[in-house]
Amino acid sequence: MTPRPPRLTALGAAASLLVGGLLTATPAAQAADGGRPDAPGNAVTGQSTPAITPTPQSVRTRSDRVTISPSVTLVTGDTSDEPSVKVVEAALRRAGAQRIVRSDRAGGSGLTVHVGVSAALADQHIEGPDALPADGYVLGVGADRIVLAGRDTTGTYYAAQTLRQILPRQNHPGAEVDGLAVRDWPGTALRGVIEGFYGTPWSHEARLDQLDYYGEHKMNIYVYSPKDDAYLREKWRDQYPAEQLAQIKELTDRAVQRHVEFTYALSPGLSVCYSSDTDAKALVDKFQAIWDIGVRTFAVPLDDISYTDWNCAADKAKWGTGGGAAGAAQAYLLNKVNKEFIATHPGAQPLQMVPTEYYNVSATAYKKALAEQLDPNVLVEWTGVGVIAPTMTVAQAKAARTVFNHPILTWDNYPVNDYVTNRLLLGPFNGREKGLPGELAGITANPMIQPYASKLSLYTVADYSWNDAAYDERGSWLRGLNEYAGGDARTEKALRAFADINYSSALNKQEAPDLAGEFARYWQSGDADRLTSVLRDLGNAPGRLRSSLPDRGFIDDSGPWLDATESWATATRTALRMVEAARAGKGAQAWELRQQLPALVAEAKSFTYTGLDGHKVPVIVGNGVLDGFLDKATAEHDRIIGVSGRPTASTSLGTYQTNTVARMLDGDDSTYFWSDGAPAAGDQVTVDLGRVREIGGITLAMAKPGSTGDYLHDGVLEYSADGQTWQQLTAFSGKPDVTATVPAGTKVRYVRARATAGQTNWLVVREFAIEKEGGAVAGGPPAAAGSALRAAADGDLGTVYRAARAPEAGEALELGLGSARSVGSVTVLQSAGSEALADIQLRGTDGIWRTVGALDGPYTRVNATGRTADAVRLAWRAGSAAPQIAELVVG
Ligand code: LTM
Repeated sequence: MTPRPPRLTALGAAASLLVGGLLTATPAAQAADGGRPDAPGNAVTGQSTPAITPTPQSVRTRSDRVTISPSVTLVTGDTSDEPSVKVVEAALRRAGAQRIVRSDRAGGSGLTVHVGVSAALADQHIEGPDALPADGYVLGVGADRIVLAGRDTTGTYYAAQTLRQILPRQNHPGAEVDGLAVRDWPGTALRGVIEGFYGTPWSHEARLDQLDYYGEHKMNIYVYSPKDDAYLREKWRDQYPAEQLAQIKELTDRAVQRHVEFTYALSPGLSVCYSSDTDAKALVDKFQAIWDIGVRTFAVPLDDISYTDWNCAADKAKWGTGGGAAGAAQAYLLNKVNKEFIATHPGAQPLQMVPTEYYNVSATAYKKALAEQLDPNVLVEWTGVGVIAPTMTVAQAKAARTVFNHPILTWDNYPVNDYVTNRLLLGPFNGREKGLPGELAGITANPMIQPYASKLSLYTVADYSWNDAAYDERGSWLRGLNEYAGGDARTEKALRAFADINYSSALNKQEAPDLAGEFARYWQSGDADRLTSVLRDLGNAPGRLRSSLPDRGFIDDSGPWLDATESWATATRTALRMVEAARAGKGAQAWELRQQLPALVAEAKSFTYTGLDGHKVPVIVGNGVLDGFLDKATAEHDRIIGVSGRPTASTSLGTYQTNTVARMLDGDDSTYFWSDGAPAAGDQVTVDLGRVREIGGITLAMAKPGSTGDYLHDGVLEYSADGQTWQQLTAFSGKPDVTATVPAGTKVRYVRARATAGQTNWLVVREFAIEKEGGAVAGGPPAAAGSALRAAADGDLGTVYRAARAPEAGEALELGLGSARSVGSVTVLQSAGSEALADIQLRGTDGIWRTVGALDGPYTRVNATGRTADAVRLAWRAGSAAPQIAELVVG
């Protein structure tokens, strides 16, 4: 637990500091829209608090200022080191200083900058850093000097990072910098990243870049633990080839420069014999080789291994079986490493370990053994309650501390995406209670497979870990976007639009909060101009990012997601134009646009991410929001032309992430509904056809690759006309694919699959397809293979009656209306390119067919002026091509 000095309130701070020159007290929390001081030409002026990240604990402006003189004297002291000095020098040069003279004392006429010299704060009447926790610092700007005074060298380095952010950028001396007193310290001792995911490990260059990023954002730990580095798991006993060792050394050196603890994590659990002296030696030997290149922090992750199967008979003989035995064995090996390696290497940091039970706080024999037998100074990593914990509370952290009886370092599985490789998770760190960092030894976040794209959420992790009290996830996220866009407003806007449609996760339930709001606004207000502009900006965002985003790695990381964004923007804009055309009575134009949608959606879904194993997965953006808009727009178009509503789905089960029930009706076998728990007897998924109608075959396709057991193990298919009284169609057991057909002529509105027994697996439904019989469609020509006559009047504009041949003389396609009724209009929708010729005729109560119009291209609407009829037909004319009728709509 990090000792905290009392938090400074405006009054308390004023009293506790030696007041002299201090003017205003301003809250440390900063404006949500940033205002980046290190952006070109964006000098800090006036008396506002400059934007500093992570959000500092206390910032005060002063009445005085300092001027960046042409020549600056730089004095170093106890807590300065070369990395801090370099950051300060670079910042001064960017602020206009032309000559920087290092000296051991202040002097000369220009500005003096004291790096790591707390005594120099006295003239500024600012209290020194002695009472601050490790990594804390004080930065004073005023009284003709700038003073950076860390509690330790890392603190001074962080003071330098803050100075870098507040100094203006200009290429000549003379800039005036407002007086300032920053007093700052971290919310928890360890703050950083654990590269601990499955999949393609980060490249060497990306890791170097990350270490730079951590230093800039006051993160001080990087744990090297990629699951797919064979030398960390399968080949843990083997020493590294020279080239790989050299790379680890380069990372270690860079980490030292950035005040980051490079932590080497070796995972022997797949094959280790815990009782074996030979294996213990192999572990220590490997650590020694890594120590020799400069690493000082070590970890032994034992996650994702079996602790019910031993790797050697000797372990079973020594400890027996069960969780308690596994805990004792792991403690035995780790204590050996702790005593024989960590304790014998002065300068080594406390050993870290990941327990096999890392995801809960329940009291078990395994945890009891670790709690009692593992050396007390070993840090235990914990993911919270759940592997991907949506929330983490102070109470949970206290419970973890109690049950493991060791200091707790969180392994926070955000923004990791190895379990959803089709997604980028670009939303903020969220759901972590204020006060949590103070309960922990530290916070390490498991990032995405994409290192550069991870920075958007890592920015917020750094902000929360440093100052949880001031943390506001949305404000922090927006400031992160501002920084990452390099201070360019158009690039920032593009980044925000892109990040918005990659926002949701277990921590951030809402997908695309900005865009979803725009869609909702459109449906309410009908303001098409505004939405057109939003969608145009979304479509242009990838291009803007490709041309202007400073961090080029982001573009490589996000390639398929950027492509998908452009395509989805085109599809949704087309859908918007379709709705607007339909609303304006431009039916032909609306129908033309509607027919473009399936191909546009197919293209939007065609972009793939290739995993480490070469497997390609279609990427997803704006999950449920972009496709949801298309669904709603299509339904609106169809409603306007008089087609009855499309089927909708519901369930008694909860939804896992964004895998909503609508996905089982989307005709796409690669998307699915996924429950967030196991069905109990009585749980169901239901399809509502919108009205009572005749149906044909039913197909229920459950489970998916990777979740082959996620289907209803025992259930029934049932149907109903009113949703109250249900008829059983068939019972099924032990199979994920179920098909059935209702008796001919049965009228149905609802079809459901209901569990008849509880189970442990969750439920995946890829498709719940119900063939709808149209009104009574008869006549000809006969339908081509794969098509059906009924498709001409099945209420679904996506299905088409395609004739097998051109009509013969006297042939007609006839739709019965059930009984005689008044007909206002007849609309005929043909597939684009269909060149059928026909008279549109109504049959009156006298049995005589009367022509009310003729087919006229893909979209024909004729006014029937309220004639009474019991049937409508298309009487094919001589010379007609084979017809392709998407829908015959009788209004
Ligand atoms: O979380 C832990 C301790 N282990 C693994 C991680 O390696 C993996 O990245 C995450 C997310 O899939 N889940 C784990 O269980």
